[in-house]
Amino acid sequence: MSLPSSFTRRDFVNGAALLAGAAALPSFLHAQARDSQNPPLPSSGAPLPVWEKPALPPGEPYRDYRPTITLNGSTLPFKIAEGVKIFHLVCEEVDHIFVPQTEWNQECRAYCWGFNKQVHGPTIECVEGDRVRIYVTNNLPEPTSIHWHGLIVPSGMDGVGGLNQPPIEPGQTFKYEFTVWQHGTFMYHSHHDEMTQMQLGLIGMFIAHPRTPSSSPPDRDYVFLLSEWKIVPGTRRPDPNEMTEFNLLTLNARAFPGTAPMLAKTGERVRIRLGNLSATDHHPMHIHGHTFKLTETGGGSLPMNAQTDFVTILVPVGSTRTVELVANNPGDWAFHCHMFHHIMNQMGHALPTVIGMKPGPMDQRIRKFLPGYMTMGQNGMAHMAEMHMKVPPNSVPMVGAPGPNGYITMGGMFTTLKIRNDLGKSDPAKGEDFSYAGWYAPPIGTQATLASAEELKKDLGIS
Ligand SMILES: [Cu+2]
Repeated sequence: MSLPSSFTRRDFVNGAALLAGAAALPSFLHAQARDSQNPPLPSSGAPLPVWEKPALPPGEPYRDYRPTITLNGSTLPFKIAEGVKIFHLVCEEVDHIFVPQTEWNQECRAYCWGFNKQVHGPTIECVEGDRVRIYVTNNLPEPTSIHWHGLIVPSGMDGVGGLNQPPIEPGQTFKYEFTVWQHGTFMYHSHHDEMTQMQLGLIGMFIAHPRTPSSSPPDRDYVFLLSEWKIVPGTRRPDPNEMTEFNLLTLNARAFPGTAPMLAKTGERVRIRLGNLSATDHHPMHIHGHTFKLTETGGGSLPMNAQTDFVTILVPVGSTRTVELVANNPGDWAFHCHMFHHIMNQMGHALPTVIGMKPGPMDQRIRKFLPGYMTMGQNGMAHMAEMHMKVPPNSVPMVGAPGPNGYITMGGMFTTLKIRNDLGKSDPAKGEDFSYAGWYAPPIGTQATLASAEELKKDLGIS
């Protein structure tokens, strides 16, 4: 085939994408797609970069993949033109709510930086072999650029400002275009003035579904992006200079009690994709009532015989981890980071501990100078969460939420997996109600209870 001299390799790839859209692909290409996930290291020579392979026809939701669910967030819409999926991200300041107001707590919100009027950015979803074109408009007061974290793209599309491209100046729109020849859980984030921009929220998730899945998709596919913030109580702007003392730990930019629960019907397979773009903290994410299998790292899927069972999976900074479980144990199950300070909201971390202290007459003496003073925390902190103390504006210190059996004393990176025998419709596109599922009622004999006097006497000899 003769080509005009100006015809570039990129044009060829684009042309091939169009051709691919017109005809079914030979099966060996599908096989290559699968193999590309875990290719053997070459013994010599350089392999063809995966992004050079011609694109396949755009994958479509409910035909080629079951869409993921980004609780408290959304999925970025796209349109298809000439065999390419076209997305548009707009970087801008967003007045973001971390914890909505309830009768138990005031709201906590702050001016962050996000995409398309939300924090974090909407989840980008595509299918292995898709060609994607992503326009990025910068409405921030400083230059930015976007990096596609974990995706194998041409160097000039990698999005490191100053290295791979000129920064996107305020008011400009840049175009990124590449073919996704991987499947798995990836991320996107600003890669310019990284400390400020990522810590103010310019991060999001990027999901690529397999073109030819090796197994049926899970019934529910949840996506969480983990992050951490420093919002001094009483202020409305996260502090991007903070290095260690983060006081708001978030799942999809919400802190409990602002996090929505995951739902599942008994027996369903649940996938949970976790990305961590916190500034400095790794998060050991822990599930109750089940074990889950680690099925993916940020580098791709693990072979079946390497999918180990865990109850806590560490998600390091700059990484993704995907786990799967069978929801075979009905109930309300905690899912949370196991760092104790990551399941609480704003608190003075520099406070001296007063646990075990006996204030005696000291409180009365101090009240002469500070009316209403009361030493708190000498018996632990749980009671403080329930007291509705007057707190600084725009803060949720020590806030948890009322549960069915008293007060839940956790905040931050905490949500629940609610498993029920019947949840109604199971498909969000078909009208599933993702609102509150109510509390689980344990069958008689399956809940911890206050020991009776007879039991204490019979079993422990205590009377
Ligand atoms: Cu954590």
